Amino acid sequence: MSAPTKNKKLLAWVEEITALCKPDAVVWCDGSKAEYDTLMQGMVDSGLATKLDEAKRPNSFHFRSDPSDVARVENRTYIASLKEEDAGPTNNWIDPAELKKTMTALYDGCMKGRTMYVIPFSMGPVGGPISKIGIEITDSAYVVCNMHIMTRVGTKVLETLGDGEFIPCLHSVGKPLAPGESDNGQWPCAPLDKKYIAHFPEENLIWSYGSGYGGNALLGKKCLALRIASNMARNEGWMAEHMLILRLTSPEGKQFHIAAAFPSACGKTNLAMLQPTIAGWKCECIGDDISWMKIGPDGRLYAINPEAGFFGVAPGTSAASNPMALASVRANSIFTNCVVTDDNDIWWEDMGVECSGGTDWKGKPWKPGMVDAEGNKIKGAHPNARFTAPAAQCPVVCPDWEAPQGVAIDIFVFGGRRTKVMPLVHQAYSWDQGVYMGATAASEATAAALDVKGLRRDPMAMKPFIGYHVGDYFAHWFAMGDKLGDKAPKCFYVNWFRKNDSGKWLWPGFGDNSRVLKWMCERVEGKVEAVETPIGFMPKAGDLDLTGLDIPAEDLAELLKVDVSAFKAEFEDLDSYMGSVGSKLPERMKAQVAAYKQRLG
Ligand code: SAT
Ligand code: MN
Repeated sequence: MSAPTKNKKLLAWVEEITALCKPDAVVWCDGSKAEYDTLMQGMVDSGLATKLDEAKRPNSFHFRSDPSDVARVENRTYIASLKEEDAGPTNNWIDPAELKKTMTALYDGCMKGRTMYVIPFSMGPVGGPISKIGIEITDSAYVVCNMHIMTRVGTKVLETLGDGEFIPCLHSVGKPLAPGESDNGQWPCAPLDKKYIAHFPEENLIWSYGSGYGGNALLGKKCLALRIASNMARNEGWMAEHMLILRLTSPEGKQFHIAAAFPSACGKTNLAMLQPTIAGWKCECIGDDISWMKIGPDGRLYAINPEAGFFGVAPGTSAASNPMALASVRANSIFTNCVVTDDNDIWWEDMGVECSGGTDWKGKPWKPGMVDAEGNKIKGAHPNARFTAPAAQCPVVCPDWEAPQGVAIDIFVFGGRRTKVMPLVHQAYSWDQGVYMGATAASEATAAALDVKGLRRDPMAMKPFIGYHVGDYFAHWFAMGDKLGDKAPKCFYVNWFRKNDSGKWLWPGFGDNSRVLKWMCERVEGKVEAVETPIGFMPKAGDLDLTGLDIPAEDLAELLKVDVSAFKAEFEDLDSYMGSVGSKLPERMKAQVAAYKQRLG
């Protein structure tokens, strides 16, 4: 096939990689439906994919990965900056020259027996002012099909690229085939000690080897849109964050845009697709995972979702927890590591529907309630089973979700999962305190409620995704605040996960979280006063709209209590966490820690 581009750098790179990886064939992807259909059919024919029932789940397919290749591999993920100190304490660093040598040896001949696909993709609407173009080279048709859904792929991207700059992303599953050999329907990948997910920040280059799963292989997502983009954003004065984006519209028709960062298992996708339980308020989804934000001509911060689909955790997604996600996967979706039911539909744990049986994620016959030799329940779906679905299929996708210039963010929300101590909501007094809140966001690692050592800090939910030194990252946040001035989003911290002493949830969560978001909007509008507490502004009695809810007064008091001694008991943990950032910890962060301690007395 002749190359559909004249971009010299791209042509040279494709030639170089072809010579190195030695594929049997090279295909330039055009992003068409015909391309998708042909690749899927090939994977069904080879036994890698299962076509689901056309009436129940139109145009949808299921894949089973190798049991060793089921999630991102953080201990095999590297930031190969020239200087070690530029990667900082939250990243694995390797010398880039050494890593290139190791990986080049692995790449040599790694695509033998396979087709090499060249995928031109845009993160963000094609040609948009905040968007970026990447080219992923991969030997996985599964990756191509997922990229079709998760990004904008195709010829139009190459036209827009012209002779311009792109981010090269090289991927191989790391399993060359001998002549006549086939995968036999097995998921190809390399053993763990041969897997590398590598980032070269000075070159804006991504090299991934050995895994075919999720963020290890769909390189537009965590590798490009977070690790590489966060570093570009620092250098260029914008932000690449691990945040959902939503629009909340008040009964008067006023729009508010919220970007929110939560570590995994805190209901981020649920919040992104929230259905408000308060009358007259409407919520629409713009993105569920990543937000790219630039300061617009009016000085405000504008956000786009760089992705085009959802790569969501399947287990737990139900009509009760997230009906909009369930509706998003009704057709045209890819499922990985779920149960394929006896009637050829899809199922996972806590889907909220009955399943009489089927084939589990390991390909074995499975029935609900089955136990292993030790008497433990056998899960049908892997806990990190995923759906890949087009964002356009979400019934509450915002009409402006593809606006190239983005939406102006009013509110930043940070949070974590804490059964004790952290109240339902509080607001930062200033941008700098907001940065402190995001930086110190924490979840409980264990169920051990008051075990402070069990706190797992995840700054801005970006710990695995900051592509440079975490101290420099905090400094960048402060610098953005200086640029934004009084147009900066207001910062809030939430905790939906409080329990009382007998282990009962104090807050209903899900759609009722809209009540908390409403209070934030009213704060932004200056409609309501707030109580000043040592940790920040909190709702005055009666300002949280609880209409139609039946929350006992003592539960509400508990939800909004600032337990000074409990916060003070965490000072030591706070100090050791800040200490772990090292000498690049900004003075402004130290000032926030000191002010926080002083307010708590
Ligand atoms: O596999 S992904 O990195 O895309 C998803 C996740 O781990 O958050
Ligand atoms: Mn994520």
